[in-house]
Amino acid sequence: MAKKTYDAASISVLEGLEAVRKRPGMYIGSVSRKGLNHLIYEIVDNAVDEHLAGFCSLIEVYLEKDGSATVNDNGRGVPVDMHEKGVPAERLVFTTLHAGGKFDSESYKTSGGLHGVGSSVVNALSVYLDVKISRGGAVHHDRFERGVPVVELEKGLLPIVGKTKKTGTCVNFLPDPEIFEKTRFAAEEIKSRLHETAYLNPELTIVFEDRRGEETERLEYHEPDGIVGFVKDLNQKKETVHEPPVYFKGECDGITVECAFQYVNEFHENVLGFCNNIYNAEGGTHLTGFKTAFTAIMNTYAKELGILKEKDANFTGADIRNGMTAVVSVKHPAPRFEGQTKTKLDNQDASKAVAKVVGDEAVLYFDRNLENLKKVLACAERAAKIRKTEEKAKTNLLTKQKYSFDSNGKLANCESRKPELCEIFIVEGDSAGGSAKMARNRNYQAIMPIRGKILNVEKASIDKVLANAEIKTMINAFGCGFSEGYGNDFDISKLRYDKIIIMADADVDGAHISTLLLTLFYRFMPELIYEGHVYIAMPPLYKAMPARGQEEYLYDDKALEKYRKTHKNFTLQRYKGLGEMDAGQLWETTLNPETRILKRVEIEDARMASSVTEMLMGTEVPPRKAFIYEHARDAELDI
Ligand code: 28F
Repeated sequence: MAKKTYDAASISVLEGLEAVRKRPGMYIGSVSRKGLNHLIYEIVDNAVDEHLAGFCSLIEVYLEKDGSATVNDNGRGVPVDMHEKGVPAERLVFTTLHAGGKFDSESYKTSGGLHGVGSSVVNALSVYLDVKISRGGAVHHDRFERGVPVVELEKGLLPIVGKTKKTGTCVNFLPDPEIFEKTRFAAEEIKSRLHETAYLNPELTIVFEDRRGEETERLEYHEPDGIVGFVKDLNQKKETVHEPPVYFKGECDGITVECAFQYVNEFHENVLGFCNNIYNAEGGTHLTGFKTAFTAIMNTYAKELGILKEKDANFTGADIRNGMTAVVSVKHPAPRFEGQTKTKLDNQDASKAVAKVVGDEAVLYFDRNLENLKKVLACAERAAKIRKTEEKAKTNLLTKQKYSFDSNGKLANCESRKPELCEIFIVEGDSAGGSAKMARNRNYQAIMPIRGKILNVEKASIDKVLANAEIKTMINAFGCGFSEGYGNDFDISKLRYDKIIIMADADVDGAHISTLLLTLFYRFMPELIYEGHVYIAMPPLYKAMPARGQEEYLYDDKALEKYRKTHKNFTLQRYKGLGEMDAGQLWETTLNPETRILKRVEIEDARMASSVTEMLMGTEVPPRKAFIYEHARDAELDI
């Protein structure tokens, strides 16, 4: 390359990229697997914006053998003509934070807000990023290394590497191991996010290929039914109350509103909010508008039909949404977000717009579909009954039993009362529980054994869940109470343990128990997960003892295979379960903070959580295995 001369513009570009590399978390959330996957979403979101602009119908995503990812679209191709300062427009897109133009242009009116900033961020965090743009009959090539361009321009333009009749943008990049804790993309999460994107963009096709294994896995997502298909899919294995899902669409003050919902015979609600095709994990104003309007309408109907008498109290919003699966999607020209993870929609006008559309359209629907109206109100009636029983149960649980909650004497509490130091291990099985009680450091480690398979929370009603002695003990031990979703009976400031560690065997039953517990936490104490207090202990499967040298714990069969290749003479001890380890081994492998491996539980989004439960509860064995395998391998060291 010719001698480098840095002018003011390129210095500010380098400073921008440097800032991204110094504080990657500020731009992509974290440097864990979640942040890693985010790189793909950033690039995909730009292709989706091109779809929303009306020029792209196909997006392909490939996870390559060498650890890189490729994203390809058939849009117009990023402009390559010379821009100010003698640099191609494309180069500005990939090197400037918040590349100009995109956010104020008309055709990008409903860009995802936080999410469109991406190409330059991904570029800064990649060992290399390779761009091929098909446009104007030619394929134009550019390449960057850790954000810095390495291709020499010819008269300020990109070199042409081929001819083509097509148009589009293709980006291939390798995440930088200097930045990321883990550089292996998690396919399951990426697939579910791509699928979600397909539901929200019914005219788009998304192809996914995982080329990393011996055989390529190829999937094609095209969901012409849009969010109706999304709701159908969420309810796939459930008993529905009415068919098909209810759908409506409307517009108010420049905000487009789409809703789809369907009731199922379950005891909880699953209402998901999206703004500009991006999932809002913390909900926000669109959901508030939806809930307020829907509650008002249904209470009016209940009174009209005599299901509620004049003197009766109204159904609560939760009563009315009992059993409801819903997707609320708004398109907003200037979205704002707040909340812990900046995923809560903040625009007040979104609440008003959704309430208006729901107010008009739901009435139109129910006036014409009286049968379904009655079915939905029957769900609310049943929920109200359960709520009243449960309110009694809750008062009992949280007051009377406060000081004697451990009725069967199972919890072995720790001595310290400083929550920031304390850990509680939820241990599967009495015998493992016994060993854990002996092995622990009783100063700061509490042990709570639970027996076999506790309730399947997804399918149980709340009063049944609360009737379970082990669950009562556990909830009381944590100290924060519980409430459905983000209700206000839960107080995380009262949490008695910094770490809640699920300790289950490394087999399918163990995974089952973990998932049941996670579902319970997710439904009744979601902040525990969102604030990172929940962990899964990863006990090893084997201990390898070489003739000479250090013993080593091996956590899966892959590790064993690898070990066999590098060690010839060793004896192998296989752990069948936690119950088989003596106290010393248990301390060494799962309790001792110096040597144990913990996986911090992150629930990427409601869809993942609910579908994981679905998958693990279901009878389909193959997807279950794949899930456990993938997650076991992603265990992160937390020492
Ligand atoms: C694989 C990832 O990033 N696709 C994209 C376009 C198309 C245009 C564009 C993108 C112009 C100057 C900002 C083309 N023709 N896929 C992608 N496709 N960006 S990103 O324009 C960006 C603006 O600065 C595009 C006419 N207008 C826009």
